[in-house]
Amino acid sequence: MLQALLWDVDGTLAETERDGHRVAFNRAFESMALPWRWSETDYGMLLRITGGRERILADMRRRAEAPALADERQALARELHRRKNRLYAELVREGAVALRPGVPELIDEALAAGLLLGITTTTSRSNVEALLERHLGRRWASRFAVVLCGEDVAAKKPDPEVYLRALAALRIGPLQALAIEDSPGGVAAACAAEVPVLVTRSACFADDTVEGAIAIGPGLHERRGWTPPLGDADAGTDDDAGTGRVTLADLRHWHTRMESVSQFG
Ligand code: XBP
Ligand code: MG
Repeated sequence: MLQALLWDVDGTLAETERDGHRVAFNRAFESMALPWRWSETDYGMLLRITGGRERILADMRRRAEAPALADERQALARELHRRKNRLYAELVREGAVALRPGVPELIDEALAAGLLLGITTTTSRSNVEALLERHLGRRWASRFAVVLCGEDVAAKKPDPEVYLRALAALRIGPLQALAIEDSPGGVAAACAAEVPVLVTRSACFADDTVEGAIAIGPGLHERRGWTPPLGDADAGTDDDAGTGRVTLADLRHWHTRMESVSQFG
C-alpha cells in the first residue's frame, strides 16, 4: 500500500532548470568575467551530467580559457558553483521560479491523507531551502519526513543511493513508495532502488526517451495526455471526467496497477 511520495526537485516541483539554474550559471560566468554562456540547447545536453559543479567541470573540457591544472579547475568550478547557487536563490526569492501547477495541491492532499512526504534530489540543499521557503513558507520542512539532497549522497542520480537512503529513513519498502520524477536519470535512480516512479514531463526533458515508469504525463495539473490514460473511473472529485488535476486517487490507482509503461505505448 502506498505510504510515501518521494519528490524530485529540479524539473518536478518547479521548472528550476529553465527558469533558475541555467540563468544563474550564466550570471555566475559573467560575474567572473568568463565568456562562457550556456544556451538552452547546450544546457539540454549538459543536463545529462547531474550536479552543478560536475556540470561546470565537464563543460571546461571544451573551453580554451579553462585552467590547465586539475586543482585549479576544481577551485574555479567550486567558486562558480557557489556563485551560481547564490544567484539562483536570489532568482527564487524574486519569484522567478514558480512551483509547477498541481504540485501544491497534491502535497496538501497527500498530507491530509496521512502519507509521508520526502525530498529526493541531487541538487544542493541551499537550492531546496530557497525554493520551498519561498513557496511553502518558513516552516516548509515540517511537511517532509525526510529531505535528502546532493550533499547527502556519495553518488548522485542515476545512482539509486538517494532513494535507498530515503526508504531507510522512512523505514518503508520500495513498493510502499512512489517517486515523482522528470528526467531519465531520475527514473533510472528510482528504478534501480525498485521504487515505482511517475514521470511529469518538464521543459528540459520534454522529448527524452523514458522507460520503466508506471505512468508518464504532461504534469500534475492536467489529467489529459497520460500513459496509462486517466479515464472516467479515475476522475476523482472532478465533475468533468478527463479534466482537472491529477489526484491522490489517480496515484493510488497507478500504484496498485503497477505496470511498467513506455512512452511509446
Ligand atoms: C538536478 C540536477 C542538479 C541541478 C543543479 O537534479 O542535476 O544538478 O541542475 O543543482 P534533480 P546543483 O532533478 O535530481 O533535483 O547546482 O545544486 O547541483
Ligand atoms: Mg529532476
